[in-house]
Parts: sequence; structure tokens; C-alpha cells
Amino acid sequence: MEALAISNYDNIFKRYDLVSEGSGQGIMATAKDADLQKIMECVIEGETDDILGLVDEALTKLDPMVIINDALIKGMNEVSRLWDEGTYYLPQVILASDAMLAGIELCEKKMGKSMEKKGIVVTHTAEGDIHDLGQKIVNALLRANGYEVIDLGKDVPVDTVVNAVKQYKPVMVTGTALMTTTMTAFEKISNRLSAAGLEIPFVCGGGAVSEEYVTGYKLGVFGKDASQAPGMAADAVNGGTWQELREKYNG
Ligand code: B12
Repeated sequence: MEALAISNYDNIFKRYDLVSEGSGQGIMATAKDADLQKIMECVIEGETDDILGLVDEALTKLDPMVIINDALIKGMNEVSRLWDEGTYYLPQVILASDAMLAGIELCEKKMGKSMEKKGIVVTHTAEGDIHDLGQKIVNALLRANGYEVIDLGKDVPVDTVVNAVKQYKPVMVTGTALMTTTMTAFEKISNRLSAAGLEIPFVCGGGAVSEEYVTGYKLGVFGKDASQAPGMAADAVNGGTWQELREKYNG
């Protein structure tokens, strides 16, 4: 019987799943320049070791916020798309999120804790939900813009959120939910805060939630993109009510 032999070694080190197995067309996102493109691809390919050097180098010429928005978040959005089209599975998604978070950490260090704090924001990911990447991006952007973030983490019980608002008296509270089964915690938090007379803007985002859902309960303001968080916090610091924020940011 004739032995099977590889005649072309060109693709030997290429990721088999992207090149040959995916039902889609592979990586489709493009960044604004070559440096950002390389960083974005490191996220998509889950290259945590390589991303550190690239982000370090990029930080010598680019604003950390540009690297976060135009490479790191962009890469993670592409990962979500590759998951949706069936090209990516859990291992790739976990590697990608590790790479994105390593890059964000470097950018956060560069931005430092320079500015005087403008106000406190409590952030959390809904009870039962471990999808905290959106929340981590929100944390990084708020900190970068001078807000003190009380990060309650993921899978946070309703009580813990309500107690944190009582304790820290933030200008705004945020929630992230990626599952239809977990987003229902937001309405419970909203009712509890409202009953306690703590009527601050409660900005809710994450793949599972829609504007229609979030604006269906008191205090709820829908956050479509993490980049909106600093502007929303600034409005809250300036006395903006949840109704005013809802009117400004939601249709
Ligand atoms: C990454 C991922 C994971 C990772 C999570 C890693 C982590 N640390 O977060 C891992 C592998 C652990 C995982 C596990 C699971 N996952 Co998962 N996962 C995903 C995936 C592929 C991407 C989600 C993601 O991180 N996107 C990128 C982030 C940045 O997006 P984001 O959070 O939505 O944030 C953006 C906006 O929404 C907004 N935003 C978010 N929050 C806020 C807050 C404010 C204030 C503002 C202004 C904006 C804002 O800003 C961000 C952009 O700038 C999605 C599929 C998809 N296409 O979304 C499935 C998905 C969310 N997972 C799903 C499921 C079912 C699970 C599991 C139950 C699987 C299992 N059977 O075990 C477990 C969950 C266990 C649990 N209890 O939570 C389902 C949920 C279905 C549903 N609608 O209920 C999805 C939709 C996949 C699917 N189509 O079935 N998952």
C-alpha cells in the first residue's frame, strides 16, 4: 500500500481550525495600522506571550486607549464573530480572552493612577454569569478616565450589589450579562435600589441584553458599548439622573 506523505509543508504551522476546519472565512477584521493589526491578531490567535512585547512597543508611540479600543477590543469582537460562525471553540476563546486581558493590563499600567478621582462607580457581572470580559473593559476605561472603580467581579449576588451601593455611594452602578438566564438579576437589583431610595443610573450591557429589556425597568440605562461608560459616568457626576441618561443614550 502506498504511504501517505505530506507534499506541501507551507501550512504546517498554521492553525488547522482557522485554515481548514472553520465553516466561515477565517479572520476578517482589519485594524487601522500594522502595529494595531499585529496586536489584534495576537488576541484572535490567543498569543499571550507575543502580545506583551507588541503592546509594550506600541505603547512607546500610541495612546493606551487607542490600543485598547482599536486592537484589543477589536480582536475580541472578531473572536465572538468566529465563535458565532462555528470556527472557534471554547479553548480558542479562553486563550484569546487571556491575551486580551494581558494587553489591557499593560495599557492600564501605562495609564497609571495619575488623575484625581472624579467619582465612584460600582461594576459587576450578573449573578450566575462568569462572562466578565465586557465588565473588565468597562473597568479599564473608567479607571483610565479617572474614576474609582469598585469591582465586585463576576457571578455577583443581588444583595452584594445593593449593599455595595449603600456602602460606597457611587454616582453610577453597572451590570454585565451575557446570558438570558442571568440578565433577570438586573431588574431585581433595580427594584431593591429603588425601594431603598437609591435612584442612581444603573447602566446595563452585555451580549444578552437589549435596549428594550433594560429600559423596561426603573433606573435602567442600556450600554451598547464599553466605550460609552466614561461619558455616562461624567454625566452622572454632573448630576444627570437615570431618566436623563436614558434619554441621552437610548433611543
Ligand atoms: C468568551 C465566551 C465565554 C468564556 C467567558 C470568558 C470570560 N472571562 O468572560 C467562557 C469560555 C468561560 C464561556 C463560558 C460559557 N458560555 Co460563553 N461565550 C463566550 C462568547 C464566545 C464571547 C462573549 C464575549 O466575551 N464577548 C466579548 C465581550 C467584550 O462582549 P460583551 O461582554 O458583550 O461586552 C461588550 C458590550 O456588550 C458592552 N458591554 C458589556 N457590559 C457593559 C457594561 C456597560 C456599563 C457598558 C456601557 C457596556 C457594556 O461593551 C462590550 C464591547 O465594548 C459568547 C458568544 C458571543 N458571540 O458573544 C459565548 C456565550 C455568551 N456563552 C454562552 C454560554 C451558554 C456559555 C456557557 C453556559 C457554556 C457551557 N455550556 O458551559 C458557559 C457559561 C457559564 C456561566 N455560568 O457563565 C452563550 C449564552 C447564551 C445565552 N444567550 O444565554 C453564548 C452567547 C454562546 C452561544 N451562542 O451559545 N463563554
